[in-house]
Amino acid sequence: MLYHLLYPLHTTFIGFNVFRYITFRCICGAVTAFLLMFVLGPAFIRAMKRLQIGQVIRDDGPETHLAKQGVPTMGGMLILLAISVSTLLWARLDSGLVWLILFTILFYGMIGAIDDLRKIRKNNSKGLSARGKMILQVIGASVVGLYIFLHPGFDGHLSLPFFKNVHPDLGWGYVIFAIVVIVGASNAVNLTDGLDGLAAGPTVITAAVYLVFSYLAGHVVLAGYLQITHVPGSGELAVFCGAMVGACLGFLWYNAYPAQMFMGDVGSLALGGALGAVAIIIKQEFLLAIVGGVFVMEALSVIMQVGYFKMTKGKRIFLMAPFHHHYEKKGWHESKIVVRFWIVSILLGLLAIATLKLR
Ligand code: 57M
Repeated sequence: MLYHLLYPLHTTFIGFNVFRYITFRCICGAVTAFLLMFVLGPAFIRAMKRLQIGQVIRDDGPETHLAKQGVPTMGGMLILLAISVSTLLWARLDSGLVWLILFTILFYGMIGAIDDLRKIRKNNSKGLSARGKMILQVIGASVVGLYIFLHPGFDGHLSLPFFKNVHPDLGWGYVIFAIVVIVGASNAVNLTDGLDGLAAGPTVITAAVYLVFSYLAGHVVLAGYLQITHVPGSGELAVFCGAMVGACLGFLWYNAYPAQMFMGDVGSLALGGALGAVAIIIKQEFLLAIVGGVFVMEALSVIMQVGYFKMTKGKRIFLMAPFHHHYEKKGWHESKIVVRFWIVSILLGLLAIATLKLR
């Protein structure tokens, strides 16, 4: 919005020219989202406590979690507010991609919010049914997949990290592929969100990497030089990713061990869905499996554990799934697990950046 209001004034004062630069608006977007989270956080925590919107802890998990009973949840609402306000302020609103990504994050946030509210209202751990959640997630992802596939300038080609000249064409299958990526990313972040700071940290890193790739993909010269797919207008998604980085850092301030609030499904489903959608829009779908390796590992641990559990009628591969519970059961302190997962995530983020040259 500020671009439309202030950039035209550059003819009277040259300083307003700065609003033209995506890099400037990215930084402002990140700072705005961080400050919104940071400033509103304490009031939100107090309000949630007053409304008694606190986490219901399952009694079949690691014992250390029982102490978390009643920690204010649904902090994701504040994350979504910070990201949306900051994106609306700093991104160009004449970009269809900006509206598409805002639709995605808010639609997935709505699914999560329904789930959270049901859990809280019934005061048990049952939220939306798995089937209901999946149907809504598929509907949201279909909108993104169809928009991208039918939008002029887009097609069903994929980009593969490390291979600059390999672009398999999925045709209409691309829409299905988009659904798998977005729904998969949303659920993987949701599964990862089980320890203080565990989901927010890798989300900051993944969003930061996609900020770089969105910027590059939107820049015709740089995209050509680096031989990545040029996606006109995707630079504005870098502003959105900047807002994601800022909001998640602000959330981490309060979610760091011992957490003063959890994000809830309203946060985890939305952040994961948004990361999947950005990956689809800028045609860096497989990169998400690298930079979001922690999310992939957590989701795979659940698939393997549940599959093996059913096949063997009760045997387990891990002491408990998702993976982070395995280390808790082994006696590692929560903070140690979280920081080590962050380290893995940072290394994967660097590898993802390196794919720009290793191709
Ligand atoms: C939700 N939610 C956390 C919080 C957060 C198929 C099965 C493996 C699914 C899985 C599952 O339901 N996962 C998704 C995970 C919950 O956190 C809330 O949920 C939101 C995210 N969706 O924002 O609102 C708990 O996680 C802890 N937490 C923190 N700090 C945070 O910042 O400590 C969350 C955020 C919170 C809090 O304790 O209450 C969750 O874990 O429930 N199910 C599981 O994860 C269960 N695993 C399981 O049953 N494994 C089995 C196999 C055979 C399926 C096994 O390995 O034997 C575990 N989860 C729990 N207890 N709580 C195990 C039992």
